[in-house]
Amino acid sequence: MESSVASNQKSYLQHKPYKGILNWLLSTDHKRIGLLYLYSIMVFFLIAAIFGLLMRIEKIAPGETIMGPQTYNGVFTLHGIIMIFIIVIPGLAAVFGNFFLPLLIGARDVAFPRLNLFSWYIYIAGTILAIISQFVGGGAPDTGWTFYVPYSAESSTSVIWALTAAFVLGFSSILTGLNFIVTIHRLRAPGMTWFKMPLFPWSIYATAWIQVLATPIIGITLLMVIAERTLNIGFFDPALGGDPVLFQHLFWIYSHPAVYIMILPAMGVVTEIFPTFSQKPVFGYTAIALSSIAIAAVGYFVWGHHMFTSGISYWSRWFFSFLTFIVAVPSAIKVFNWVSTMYGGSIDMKPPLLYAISFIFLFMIGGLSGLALGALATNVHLHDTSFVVAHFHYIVFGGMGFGFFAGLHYWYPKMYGRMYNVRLANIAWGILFLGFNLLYFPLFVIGLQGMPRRYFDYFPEYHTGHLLSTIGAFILIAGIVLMLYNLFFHVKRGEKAPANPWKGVTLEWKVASPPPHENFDEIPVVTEQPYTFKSTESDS
Ligand code: HEM
Ligand SMILES: [Cu+2]
Repeated sequence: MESSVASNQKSYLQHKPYKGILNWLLSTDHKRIGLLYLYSIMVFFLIAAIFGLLMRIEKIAPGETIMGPQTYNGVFTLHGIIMIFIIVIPGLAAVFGNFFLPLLIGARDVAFPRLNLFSWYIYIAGTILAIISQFVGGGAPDTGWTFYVPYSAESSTSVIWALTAAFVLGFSSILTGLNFIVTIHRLRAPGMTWFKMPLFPWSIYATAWIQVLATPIIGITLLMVIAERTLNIGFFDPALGGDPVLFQHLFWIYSHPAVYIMILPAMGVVTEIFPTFSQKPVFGYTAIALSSIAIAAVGYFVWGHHMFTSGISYWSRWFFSFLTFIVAVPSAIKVFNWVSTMYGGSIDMKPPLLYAISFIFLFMIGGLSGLALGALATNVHLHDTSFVVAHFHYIVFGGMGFGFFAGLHYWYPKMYGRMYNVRLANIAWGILFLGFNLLYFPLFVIGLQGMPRRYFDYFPEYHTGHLLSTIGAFILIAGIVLMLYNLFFHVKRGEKAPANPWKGVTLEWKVASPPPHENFDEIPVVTEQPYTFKSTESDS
């Protein structure tokens, strides 16, 4: 494949057909839309992280410190809604999927560029509704992001606004998924057969199917709660003749697969990073590609593990517990393959690899504690304790969050055409990693001892755990701030990035940094497997 990077087009950042900010608001360029998502997600992440910090400050000592129980309920609900529906569900797919999927498969854009921009507007509309819900009617919703009935049918807070917000956000997710599916089917470069496609696109493909197939279920379920509240139709509320357990089934039939919407693209990102920083072909290409599909498929059949204590039958509990153990297999296959990819490679310990390796480490802790929760006998004791809070933060933040940071450090030079300060990035990683574990690990311990989740107060015997956790939260936030400072402010002093700073071999590294407006002057023709490292290949 030719490695010429000179292009007769302007870079996408210099391509400005409109005036000022309109170049962002009206652009249908997948790269600019990816950045739109990146900036919105970063802003909302900082807001939601501050809510997390406020909760931790409340729990720095037993008794009420900075807020009462009702405020705490509102704060953890908003923290959960923003983190889940506004940050991690669009997350990597919307940011890196948009920016890099077309580049990695050798296309000029996604299949439906206008629909792509429209999805971002729907996303913003949903977000605005979530913000409004804090200020109208009966006050901030206090149901938790899970909207469990009958409480969510009865709470006097503005639950309807929050439900509508999540409903609207779902459309953005579905349309993005649809766009990516069609893009992958129709726009792969000539010669790029399915099994010559890089693995990040494979993970996006698996994710997109979940977005398209699972999201409508949550949409209709949220509408049913709205109908119950406004029209008094008894779907879920026993007082109206409904069944509350039905809600939990419908909610988790979506929300379990949704954790794979969050994690699969992160797995895809680190799968790109390991071969590059080991300068070795990925180990077990086919196994990694197909395990993404397997995770997406099996993930539909384990939702009952959220309901072991909700009064479902003995056999369904047994069965869901069993299936939960099956879904761990394809994830374990991936971990095995990542480690084998590094084995014997010439490892270059740069920030993207640091984040990718910590992804494996944290994801393993999250996954193994997930098996403790998936086992019926232990679940009954651990359900609704802070053990669960620790488990899902290790998965979503340790997994998806660190995967996101890995991708950001890996592709940053390509996206902006500048190098960040590597030393500062390493320091920020160290602070983040330390803070993260100090924040969440104690929650495993006090959870085992019986500390319930979603409580604003606790008995004095849990004090040490909570204190450590709160200190960890401050350290973590400091790490995040340093990381963002390095990437978005300090970088102005950084040197220009070459087209291929890490010696990657996938197609995005064959175009200039930042990429030209239409990515490729000529669509490349693909003849080889995606991870063919030639030791003779000279650095560009
Ligand atoms: C930035 C630092 C973060 C801090 C300090 C933090 C802290 C907390 C705290 C204290 C709780 C309440 C636990 C309880 O009272 O039961 C919580 C709940 C939660 N967090 Fe975080 N968190 C952070 C990041 C994240 C991220 C990245 C996600 C992404 C998914 C996330 C998702 C959630 C969810 C879904 C809940 C459950 C809310 C509920 O119970 O309804 N958090 N977090
Ligand atoms: Cu689940």
